[in-house]
Amino acid sequence: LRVSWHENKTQLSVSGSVRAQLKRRPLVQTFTSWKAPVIWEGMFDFNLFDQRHAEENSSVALTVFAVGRYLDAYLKTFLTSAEQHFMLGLPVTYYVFTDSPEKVPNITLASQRNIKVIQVQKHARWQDISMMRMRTISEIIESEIRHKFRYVFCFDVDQEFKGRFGSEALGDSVALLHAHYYKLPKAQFTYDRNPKSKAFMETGDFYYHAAIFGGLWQNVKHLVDACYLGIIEDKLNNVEALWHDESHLNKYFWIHKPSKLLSPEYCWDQSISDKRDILVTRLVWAPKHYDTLRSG
Ligand code: 2GW
Ligand code: MN
Repeated sequence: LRVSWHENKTQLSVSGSVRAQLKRRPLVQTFTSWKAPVIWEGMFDFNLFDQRHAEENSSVALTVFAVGRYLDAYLKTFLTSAEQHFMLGLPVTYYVFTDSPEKVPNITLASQRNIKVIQVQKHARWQDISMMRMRTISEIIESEIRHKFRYVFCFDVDQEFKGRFGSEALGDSVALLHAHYYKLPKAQFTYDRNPKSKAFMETGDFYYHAAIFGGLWQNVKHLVDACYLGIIEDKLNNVEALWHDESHLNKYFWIHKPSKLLSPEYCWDQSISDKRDILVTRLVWAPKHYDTLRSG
């Protein structure tokens, strides 16, 4: 069912000119066992990606949720920094889901960039706020995104763009290496280990971070539908996966291998002291204030 955009063209450019540009970079893994590239700074000439996506009229929908206190805490920084760094030069629409549309800040947008605010309910449990994103994303892809955009990228809101996050990140099916796990042995990955959950897995390839995932809308639709189904089946069986939607996402990418991986440069936690692999921070975790944000 995996959809591939211009399969031949992609294959050609990867085995030809692009591959020639990929400088071998020591110390980090730049390809997976199934030959998907891991995007690290220094590996690519981003002009080639920009040229190709401009020629192909690529367009990108970004989804982000800002429900309850997360709106005031994070949304403005997220959007204003995205305007500085996210997919510059391509048509981008931000789909902002919130329970308080009237509180969404007014952001000045560059040309070819739009924002669409959509009201959603505020689930009582924060775990449901996070997990139910899968269903809402599926619905907006079906009703709208599929008619207007080739790619869709889904983001946590508690983060800030700091550097280029451009067309090199676009791919058929894109997953993000979790900053805290990319160097750890698999035994330490926090997959769901409860056989009663649909997210259960004994081993995997990587530990992916649910703060960013994306790809062609067809593939993202398939992903969010599969994750949502797992979440609902778990509810019927009275179980909840260890890391909620992230556990289901990891299960999905174990079965349906992503075609491109983003290095932790694309979602870095600045509190990590070993920064040797991180040549550029493109997006960073915003500080968490669990005491005020998770209470009540
Ligand atoms: C979430 C947790 C506790 C209290 C509030 C919320 C909350 C989340 C909220 O009140 N309002 C809201 O809009 N959210 C949205 O859900 C928001 O977009 C946020 O970025 C996203 C995920 O919640 P977050 O960022 O607090 O969770 P993290 O950073 O611990 O994220 C990882 O694990 C999550 C599952 O537990 C998700 O898989 C997430 O994608 C992961 O990055
Ligand atoms: Mn987050």
